[in-house]
Amino acid sequence: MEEKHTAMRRILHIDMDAFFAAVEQQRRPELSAKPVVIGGMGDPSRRGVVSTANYEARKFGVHSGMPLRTAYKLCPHAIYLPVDYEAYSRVSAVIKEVLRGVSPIMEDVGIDEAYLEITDSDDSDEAVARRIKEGIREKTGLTCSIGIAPNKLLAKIASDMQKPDGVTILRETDIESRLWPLAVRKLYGVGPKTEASLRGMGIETIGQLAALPLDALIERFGNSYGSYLHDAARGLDDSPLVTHWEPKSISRETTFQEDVDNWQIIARTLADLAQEVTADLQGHRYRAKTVTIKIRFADFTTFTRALTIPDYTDSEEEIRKAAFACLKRIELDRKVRLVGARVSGLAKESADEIFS
Ligand code: TTP
Ligand code: MG
Repeated sequence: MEEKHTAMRRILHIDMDAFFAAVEQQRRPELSAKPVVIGGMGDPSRRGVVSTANYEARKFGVHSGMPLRTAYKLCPHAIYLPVDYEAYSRVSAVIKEVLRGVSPIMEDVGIDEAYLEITDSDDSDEAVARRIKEGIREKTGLTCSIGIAPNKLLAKIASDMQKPDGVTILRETDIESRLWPLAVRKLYGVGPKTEASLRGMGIETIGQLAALPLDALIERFGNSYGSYLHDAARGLDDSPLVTHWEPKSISRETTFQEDVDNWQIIARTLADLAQEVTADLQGHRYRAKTVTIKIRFADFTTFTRALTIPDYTDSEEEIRKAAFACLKRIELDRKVRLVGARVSGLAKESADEIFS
């Protein structure tokens, strides 16, 4: 019998603990040990959802995505703060630098998470995890949770197993005892729709999913997603880290506290959004070719209009003019709930590389 020798991959998933709240607590020591909820304008009597709650606030049932007003009912004595995305992005950049210092093979997946490949490292998993935690703590004062596994799928599940400040190593031999008891929803790529349809088939856990024949999954979910589920339930995933990433678009949007029918307020908001996306564009040293705006009315009907300009630009004036040309093409006959602006068709300032 022929034996196949493939080096076991070693992948880490790093996820910051209660990230937005932790950044706020770090820069305002008076918040320590208090329940803290970050979301919207930071005023729980106004419209908005919870972006995150720290672990003290979670004890009261507050969680991400919940309306701020509901959070306030559950935990009126929490400290409510607005989202300061700029501050969190700065801390995020510092964290990614620490990770790149540990291994250059890093996939940046979001403001507070990343994958790191350490297959070729001589250090033990534990030693690498310790180094990352110490580095992040030293540079930012924050804690993270780390999952270590032979692939991205399992590493992500592992990082969530012992939050906050945990390190979880998941090996192939742990799949039956530690992966199979979990709910199917824990698998990357399984959302509420798939969860509901699996429940309809009597499948709740990953182990039950693993027991389904491939044919049955393909019949129900199609060839590619069916095969994906079949593999994922067995902890199989050979997807590589995506270490090079370019933004395809840059966008901002504003939801009004109260629905608006005043054209001047809408125009003013759009001008502000155009300015923000332009600043972001310039910050990344990109130029854009297409400007898109979005208007959502109070009844949630949503319209977008786009304009492609002749030359790549990072000029605020050109982007604002294009946004206003788009705005003219939408009949503002009802109250408006949300305004958005996006630039796409991006090119690096220096090179002619184009990402559309
Ligand atoms: P998460 O990592 O999902 O949450 P978290 O870091 O706050 O908490 P945990 O300890 O469980 O990892 O998301 C990272 C940040 O992204 C979070 O601090 C706020 C933001 N976020 C939102 O704005 N809206 C959301 O619905 C979620 C889930 C997160
Ligand atoms: Mg997190």
